[in-house]
Parts: sequence; C-alpha cells; structure tokens
Amino acid sequence: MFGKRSYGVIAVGILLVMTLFLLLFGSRLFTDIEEEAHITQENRIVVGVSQLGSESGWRTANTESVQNAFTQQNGYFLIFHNARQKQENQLKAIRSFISQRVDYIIFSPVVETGWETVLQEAKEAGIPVILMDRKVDVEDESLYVTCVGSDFEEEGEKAGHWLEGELVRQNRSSQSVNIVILAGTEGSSSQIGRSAGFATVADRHGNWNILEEKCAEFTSTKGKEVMKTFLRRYPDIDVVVSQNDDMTFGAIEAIKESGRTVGVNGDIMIISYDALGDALEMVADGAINVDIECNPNQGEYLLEVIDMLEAEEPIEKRYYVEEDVFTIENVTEEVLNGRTY
Ligand code: GYE
Repeated sequence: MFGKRSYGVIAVGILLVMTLFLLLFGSRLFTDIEEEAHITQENRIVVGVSQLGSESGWRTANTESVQNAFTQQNGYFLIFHNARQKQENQLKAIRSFISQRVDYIIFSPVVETGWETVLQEAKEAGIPVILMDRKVDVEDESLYVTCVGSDFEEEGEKAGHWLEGELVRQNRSSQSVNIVILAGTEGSSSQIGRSAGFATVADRHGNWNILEEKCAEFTSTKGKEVMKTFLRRYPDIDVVVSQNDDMTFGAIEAIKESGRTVGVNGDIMIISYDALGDALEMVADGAINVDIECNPNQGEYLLEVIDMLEAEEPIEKRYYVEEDVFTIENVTEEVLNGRTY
C-alpha cells in the first residue's frame, strides 16, 4: 500500500516524536528510576554473598537456598558472587562488598586459612561478617560475628560409627578391613572435619587399614579419576569413604567399570556424605550403604541470624543445621519425595 518513500517519512516521523518525548520527559524519567533504586536500596538490607563455587549438587542447593532467602519480598537486596573455587576471587568479592558498603557480608570460605587481612578490613569498615557452611581458621574470633553450617567432625564420626556397627552385624569386626578415602577440597572445613572425625573412630580399631586418602576436589570427574588409581593400586578394597555424593557417583562408575560391585550386596561398601536426592535413590537401591546427610538449606538460618542482629539480640558464635544418617532402612518414599535437591 505504501511506497518505500512513505516508509522513510513514517520512520523519520516516529524518530522525531521519540526525540521530542525524551527531551521533554527523559530527564524526569531517569531521575525517577535513580530515585527509586536509591529508595529501594535504602529500605532494604544489603547483603553481599561470596559463594565459593558450583562444584557439587550440594553447592547448587546451598546457592538456591541463599537466593530464595534474601529476596526483595523478604526486604533484602542481594549481591551474589560465585568465586569458582578460587580464594583470590573470594578476597576480591569481599573487598568489593566492603567498598560498596553493604550491610552484611556472608561467605563460604573455600579453605580455612588466609582470611585475617580481609576480615580485618571488613571489621574496620564496621561490616559484620557471617560465615556460611565452612569455617575460617583465625586467632581473633571477633573477625566474624557467627557461623551457620554443619558439624563436619561429627559427620565424620557418624560415618565411623556406622562402619563399626556394620562390621559387627556382618561378623567381621575382628577381620582386617581395607579402606580408601576420597577427600574433598584440601584445607576446606568439610574435608578437615570429616577426615578428623572418621580418623578418631578408625584409630580405635587396629584392624581398619586406611590404605590411602586422596583429594578428589568434591567433583564427580575427579572422584572417578582418583577411584581408578585406587583400584589399580589396591586389589582388596573393602570400603570406600567418599566425602561427598558427587565424588561417590564418579567412584561407583569406576568400580563398576573395573568389574566389581558396590553396596549392600556388593564387593565394596560405600560410605557417602551429603544425601542428595539422586544419592538417596542409590541408598534405597542398595548401591550406597550409608549417606551422612549434610544440610545445604542454610538460607532460613541466615535470615534468622540477621533478624537477631538487626534486633540487637545476643547471638551464638556457631549455629549447626539439623542432619540425619540414611541407610536402606530409613530412606522411605516420604524421604525421597520430600527431597528438593
Ligand atoms: O559436602 C560438598 C561441597 O562444604 C558441606 O562442599 C560443603 C561440601 C559438601 O562441595 O558437596
């Protein structure tokens, strides 16, 4: 209907009208947006979260829990940063939170050491720091206000106690038992605590031979790789202790590929940590003997802690999340259906 020229005229017309509109109302519009952003932030509690990475199913669930807690509806403005397993990235993120003058800093330290300086900087800026999931190893405990996470040493002991009971049940408590350990990120609280807790129980049993403990970084790929070397090196492994489910998934693949079987009726007993939904299915199927739960739903706990701090109520130095131990006996349909991660 219209010729090419008419299109040109219409386009120029539209452009002119838009320019006029922007000239008349543009500055008002942008000031409004700026003001709104300002007001939005002013009424909200600004929280900077430095997550250590996204190495595992547990971590994904933990991140989701934090993001679901610190929402606008709950009165928060969340600045979230993923450090991809690098401490230097976490240091940078924390320093940027300090320069943005956030109200609270929450972070999950990838390893325990090396935080004094940055925590001192946060303290001098008057910004309270809350530790999530893992701990820091610092002399001056006033460098953080509190921690929300798991008792990793207790988790390690739970694994040891389960093995004690199982060996008695199988009438093997006086026979020698060969154990290998797939460890998580070296120097992380979860690795340190789980290794130490399990060792406390193992030390009481002269017949438990820990053949080797090797780092597999909490990932499935590494778990498989390290398990392969274990299988090559040690022909008689009775028990694998794998410090998280992702490494367990990889390790079970490696064991099956080597022609051996796992779990309740298998050649090699599997002890795992985290209790992700997929792992609990494997507990129910008898492929994993026991899974020591580690609860990633820490967002709600963090909200409560901040509520208390806002109300200037006294708070504890440490809050532990609730955790269970799962075997084929107690992984019910209800438990499986209730798992959201
Ligand atoms: O068990 C593992 C994750 O620190 C509890 O880190 C956390 C551990 C968790 O990568 O899956």
